[in-house]
Amino acid sequence: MFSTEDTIVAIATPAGRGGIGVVRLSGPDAARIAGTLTTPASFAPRHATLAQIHSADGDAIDQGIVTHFPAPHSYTGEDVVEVSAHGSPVILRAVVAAAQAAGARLANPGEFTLRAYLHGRITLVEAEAVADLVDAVTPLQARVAFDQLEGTLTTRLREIDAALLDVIARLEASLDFPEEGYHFIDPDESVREIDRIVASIDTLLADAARGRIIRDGLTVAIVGRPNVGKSSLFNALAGAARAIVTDVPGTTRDLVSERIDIEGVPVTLVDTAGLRGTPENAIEEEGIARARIAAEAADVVLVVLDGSQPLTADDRAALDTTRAVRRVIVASKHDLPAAWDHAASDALAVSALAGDGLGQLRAQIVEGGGGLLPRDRAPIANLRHVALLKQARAALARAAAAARQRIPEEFVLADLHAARGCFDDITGARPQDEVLRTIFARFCIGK
Ligand SMILES: Nc1nc2c(ncn2[C@@H]2O[C@H](COP(=O)(O)OP(=O)(O)OP(=O)(O)O)[C@@H](O)[C@H]2O)c(=O)[nH]1
Ligand SMILES: [Mg+2]
Repeated sequence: MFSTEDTIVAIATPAGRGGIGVVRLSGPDAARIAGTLTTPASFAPRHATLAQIHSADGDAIDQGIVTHFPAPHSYTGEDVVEVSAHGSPVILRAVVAAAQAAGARLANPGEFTLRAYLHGRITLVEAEAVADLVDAVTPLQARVAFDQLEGTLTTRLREIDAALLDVIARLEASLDFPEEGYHFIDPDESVREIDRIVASIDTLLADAARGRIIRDGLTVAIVGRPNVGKSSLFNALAGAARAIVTDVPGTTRDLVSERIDIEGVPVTLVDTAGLRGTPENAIEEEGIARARIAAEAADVVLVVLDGSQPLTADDRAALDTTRAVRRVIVASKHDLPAAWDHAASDALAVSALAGDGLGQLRAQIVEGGGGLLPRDRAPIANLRHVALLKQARAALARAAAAARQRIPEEFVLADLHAARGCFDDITGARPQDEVLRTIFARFCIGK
């Protein structure tokens, strides 16, 4: 279904103008097609060759650098030619058109990386890491994706898979030579081995929540009654006066959002209209409805209470409606005298004006999800991987239970093989078209 017989072409650099722009060709005809576009028409392998670039009509349109990476030592494992021209969309499109006229096909999103995977240059886990690395917006996200690309996760998965294969091989040997009356692995030992594998999977899964937060980020909604200082807090966290702040209750009407980086975690911070039981007009009423939707959709809610004013019925209502979600209760305006006991109410005292408590608030928002990570413990960040690991764990737990109850080896083996199948699906050792299509659809063209 996935053909690698033709030669594909695409602009590999971002849309728009730049100092240089790169057109990439990959496939059996890459060198020949590139030769029709340039003078000189052939290139020494892995050398930067200065060349004149022609359009499909043969007109000289630019001068650039051509690099030929012969198969299999290239990104895709095929013959690859990269043409670096000046970064003008007009020129780059003309180069692509000329390549198409000479027989290349326009690449689909992610097709270069797909070919790298199909030619065994990278595992599926590493291909997914390429997409994450390109998409990363914080340095920590890039780090986690790069570690995955470097194969840290693949190595950990391979170690677990090798241990699993060892148990399978010994159980199968016991089955194949029953007349010897000799067990290549005794039942207690197989239980111990399987339990050990389950424990390593648990270690991986324990880091997964953190990996997910780093990869996908958090949406954080700021809610509370009018005038408690939500917009001021929003601006303080965003480090910019994005939202309007006034002493008039009901200032914020629409949702205002900003992407910020908290300890490496990408956070979408959302400021909302003050919640009150008696809105002044239809505009405020609509604002409050939107605030409630934002609070429901958020991963974390900051419930802001004015620390310098006695609590009101609207404050209590805000606390009530957010009881079931992950929340941080904030006592605002800490620079003013406290009107109630913040600590006793589990509220974090913060002053948007003076900046007190903001560091603690940031830490509570990401809840240990950010900060430094040990390099050898690249967390799994990908939901697909987490789901398959959980599936493998369930199969292993069944196998261990069967072995404990001395149920015949065949049954234990069936579950062990099921667990191995999950590992194969993660690394892509057993590719399924549907899975590949979904994964590579996320890429942009030229990757
Ligand atoms: N002293 C002090 N005043 C603050 C602080 N934060 C906000 N205020 C004041 O409280 C008033 C309301 O602030 P906003 O940030 O607009 O409050 P809000 O919760 O967004 O209000 P609405 O948008 O109307 O719901 C303004 O006069 C702010 O200057 C603070 O940390 N210290
Ligand atoms: Mg506001």
